[in-house]
Amino acid sequence: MSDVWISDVRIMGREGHFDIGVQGGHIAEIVTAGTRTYSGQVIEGRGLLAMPPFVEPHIHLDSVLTAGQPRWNESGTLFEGIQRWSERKPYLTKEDVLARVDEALQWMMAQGTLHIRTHVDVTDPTLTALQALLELREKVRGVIDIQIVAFPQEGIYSYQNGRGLELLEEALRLGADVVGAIPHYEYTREYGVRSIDACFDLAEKYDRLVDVHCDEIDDEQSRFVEVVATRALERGMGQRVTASHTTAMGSYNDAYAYKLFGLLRKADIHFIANPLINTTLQGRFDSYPKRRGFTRVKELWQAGINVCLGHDDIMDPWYSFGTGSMLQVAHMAMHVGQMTGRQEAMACVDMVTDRSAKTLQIEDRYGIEVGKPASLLLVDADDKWDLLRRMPPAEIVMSHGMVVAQTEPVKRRVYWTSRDGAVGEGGYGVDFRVHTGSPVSASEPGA
Ligand code: 17E
Ligand code: FE2
Repeated sequence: MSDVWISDVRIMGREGHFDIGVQGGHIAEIVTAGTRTYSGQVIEGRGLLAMPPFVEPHIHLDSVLTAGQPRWNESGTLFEGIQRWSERKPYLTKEDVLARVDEALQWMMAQGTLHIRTHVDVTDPTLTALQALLELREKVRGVIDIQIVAFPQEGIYSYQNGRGLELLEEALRLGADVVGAIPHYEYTREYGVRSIDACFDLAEKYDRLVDVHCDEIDDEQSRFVEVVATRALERGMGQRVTASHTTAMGSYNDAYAYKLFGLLRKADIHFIANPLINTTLQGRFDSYPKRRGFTRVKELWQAGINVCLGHDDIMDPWYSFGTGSMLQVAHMAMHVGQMTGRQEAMACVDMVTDRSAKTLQIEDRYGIEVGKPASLLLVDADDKWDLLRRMPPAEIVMSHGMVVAQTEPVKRRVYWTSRDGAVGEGGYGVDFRVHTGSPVSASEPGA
């Protein structure tokens, strides 16, 4: 028995049209469209594509919407970003954090993001942002799923003569879900390695996941990903460990990268690239050619390693742009990573959905399957390729059986044509799909 039905939808990755029955916030039934009579509330699917919600695996919610406060990041570097943020930090209050985050969450929800892993800077003796986000995580539970990373932005050992470690542990005691580190920012390589060890020790002690800001620099000698992978392998923690950013990997020589990939395959850790921001933060010390600031996403994917994509920032000291659209993230990755092949481009969509869910270890509650939470999007897209190309809005965003956001699709009309004959009074409806018949049809290597 279902109390809500979503009628006539296609489901991403499946053939056919379906009706989805929802009961008690969970998917109770998935049946071929039109084969059942049902009563209760019906949401007309109109043949739209049902897909699981977007998963934002890497964002800094504590700093959202602070761009320009008190000053803009004029150089565009990671380092000026950290400096500007350290100037903003003393002005944090719980109210300030909660108001900004609430606004950003609305932007994200409107565009279909319902799972989020956020980093929160814990190199702040007051832990104000952390406390605000811990409170928020509980408040929104059941609608938006938030994981909190205790992130020592100014270093574990380099912040106030080692005070970062104490604050990091306090953050875990208070309830952060994930332990972070920032080895490339520590004063020395030795501090960097020790900080990774400390991070893994804390993860084991408090039974938490690990997500390290790792090698976010163009220095080809920044080689902390090998340390993270080795610790994960030796401690048998691979699936619980993520390396974020890893932009230096884009500068490694191919001989070293070859060796590294052997380790990465064995270590079985997750990777997160942030194409919107790292293409702008990196390459800032290059003249020409300028590097792309992008880790080896295509190669990681080809090697069968789990890699996904995040935003990192929305309007903060590191990136003054962004609206929280995960499709923009995937679109940028497809370009910068040159993943324009048919399967490659579609994999970019997986990197903001299924693959990020795997990174967050939430697969038990993610996906359009009977028994899982009824959390899904209805979009007007033919398939993943079409979704990435046209970036249509999520017309319906459902979380646990509740419609939490809705977007009216845009209607465009053109009243002119180069072809003979007048255009009808209503003009041509343009949706950027190809409607013109062609004598040659494209081969379809899977959608
Ligand atoms: N902090 C950092 O170390 N790196 C980043 N990309 C951001 C914050 C956004
Ligand atoms: Fe980050």
